[in-house]
Amino acid sequence: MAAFRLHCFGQSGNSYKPALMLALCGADWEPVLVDYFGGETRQAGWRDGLNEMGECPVLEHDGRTLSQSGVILDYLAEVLGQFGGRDADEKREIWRWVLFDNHKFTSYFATHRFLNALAEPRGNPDVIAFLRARTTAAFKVLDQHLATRAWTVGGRPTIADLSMAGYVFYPEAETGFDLRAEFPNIAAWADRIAALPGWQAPYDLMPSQR
Ligand SMILES: N[C@@H](CCC(=O)N[C@@H](CS)C(=O)NCC(=O)O)C(=O)O
Repeated sequence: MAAFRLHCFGQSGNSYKPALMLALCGADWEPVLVDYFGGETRQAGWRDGLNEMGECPVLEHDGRTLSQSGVILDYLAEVLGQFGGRDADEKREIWRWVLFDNHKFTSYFATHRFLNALAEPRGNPDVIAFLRARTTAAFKVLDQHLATRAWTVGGRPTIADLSMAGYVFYPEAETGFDLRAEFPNIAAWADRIAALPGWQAPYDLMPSQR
């Protein structure tokens, strides 16, 4: 069995965040496919055994069972010694962006994508329009931040970048956003992440059923 086991599924950008971290670090890890669309995360057994919050990703390592991608990334930075903050100030700055990501950046972008392309039936057009506007506002913040720097914090790639990269590599047909046209600094930043040794796209890194 691999040292790190990541419960995930291909469509889950929240799972892609730690999957990408593990891949970039060359860690000994394996994905464990979760049948999200079949309702596995809603089953009592899954919630009791893995995550009472009913969410992917879940990481198993060294007797620990961890959830919340931000916590998992922070844990991996500590145990793998890569992509973390160099001092307390940098670590705080990283957390500031991870929290922004979880509250505004990933959450609106991912929910917009889900209602736009994955939900059956598709989402209400008014709700999708609302989410599109909220996503755009959050993306403008990062795009402006990246206008004068290559990476979000500290002049090098950190878990803050990996957190916000969760959904940017999914196809435009799913996300409904042409990042290159709308947010050029984010697109260039995504290109820099994709150029890191070990990078793979979400559907190549994680298994999926659909
Ligand atoms: N803040 C959480 C969000 C996790 C999350 O929403 N995961 C989705 C899959 S991408 C999920 O499992 N959702 C199930 C649900 O909301 O019921 C994290 O970053 O891990």
